[in-house]
Amino acid sequence: MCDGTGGLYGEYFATKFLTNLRAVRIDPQVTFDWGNGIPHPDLGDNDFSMCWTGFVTPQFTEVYDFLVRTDDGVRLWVNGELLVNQWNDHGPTTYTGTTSTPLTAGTPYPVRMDFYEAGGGAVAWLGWESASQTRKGIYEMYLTPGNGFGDRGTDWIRNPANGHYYKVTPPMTWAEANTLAGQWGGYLTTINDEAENTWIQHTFGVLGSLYTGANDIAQEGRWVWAENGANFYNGTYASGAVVPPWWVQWQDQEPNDWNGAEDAGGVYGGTAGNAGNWNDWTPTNVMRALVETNTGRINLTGPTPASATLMEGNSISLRVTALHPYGNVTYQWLKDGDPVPGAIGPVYNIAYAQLMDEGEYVCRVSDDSPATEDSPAAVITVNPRPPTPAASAAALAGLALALAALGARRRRA
Ligand SMILES: [Ca+2]
Ligand SMILES: [Ca+2]
Ligand SMILES: [Ca+2]
Ligand SMILES: [Ca+2]
Repeated sequence: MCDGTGGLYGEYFATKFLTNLRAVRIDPQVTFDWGNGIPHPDLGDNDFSMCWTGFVTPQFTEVYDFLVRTDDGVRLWVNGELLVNQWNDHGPTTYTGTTSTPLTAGTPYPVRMDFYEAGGGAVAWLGWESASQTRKGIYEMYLTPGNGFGDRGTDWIRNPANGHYYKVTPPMTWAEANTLAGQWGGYLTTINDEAENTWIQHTFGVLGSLYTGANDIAQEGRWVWAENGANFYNGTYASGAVVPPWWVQWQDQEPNDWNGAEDAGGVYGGTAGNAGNWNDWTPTNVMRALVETNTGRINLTGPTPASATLMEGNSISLRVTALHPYGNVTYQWLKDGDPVPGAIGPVYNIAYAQLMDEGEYVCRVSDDSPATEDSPAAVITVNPRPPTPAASAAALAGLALALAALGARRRRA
């Protein structure tokens, strides 16, 4: 792409943990050295993170080295392969990862770069080299923006391997989280295989340890998934056994039912040696939990404004935003439950409000995840425009003429 629309979609977060999304923008390339300064007006000079997503299109059909130079932590995926995993504090350091197979010239490959800055200087640089190409930054002409990945603390995030969506709860007990999962139309996560476990760790591990649906609440030592009650493991670490075809990743010497009270399973977060491994916790411990759905979800915000009171003749725009949607997005605005013909964009404009425009406006949004979601209703109130003195005089004159005419008709009758 050489038309100035290339680059990567950058999500800018106000924490080190890819949470508190503050801004998104297209970055033509990732070749930043912010020193001790700020990377974006909406962020501070420390404790921030970014996620860049999109596609990279190579010029040559060959194996590529992808390079990142960062201060501090970084993870890089190209074509779904984790090429660099240095999610730790460090000064400016260059890391290299090599694609396991040749890339094909002219073919776009998905790329995702997670980055965080802890303190001091901050550098984020993405480059490449190959047999036919010297080491350089990946420039705009080779990049195409993606849709973003999402706020790990608040958003539904799609796992491309199974099309399922995942979202963390606020910290709460296992039972509370189990109830909330149902209210969200999902279930506390069932970890089916190593790939899902790894994806969860790479996506949500920054938030710390998370409850899953694993539990032996109903019967001590009989581990089941909350989703469907399937029994996947029996016993404690000393004598336990996985139930085929399930897969488990218990931490060494877990599950141990410590104090005879640990009946809720989950996965360790962070970057320590136990990260991604499973533990049993006391269910009343207050932790975040991970909710999974087998169907799509849309991260819909708005309408903005949520409500408004207008005077006749005023104008207003209502806006909804679908953050990092999947595939084709469609919009249909409804007024008092009925589709408004032609109102099929993220913004609904009332150019010259009339009394009949009063009502409740909902935007129905669909994407290919697949999901359809209705926004909350924006309530629009329209008040009559009070007569101006001049208009009032004219109206009185008109009334006088009408009365005179009526009188004339009566006299004729
Ligand atoms: Ca730093
Ligand atoms: Ca699952
Ligand atoms: Ca137990
Ligand atoms: Ca334990």
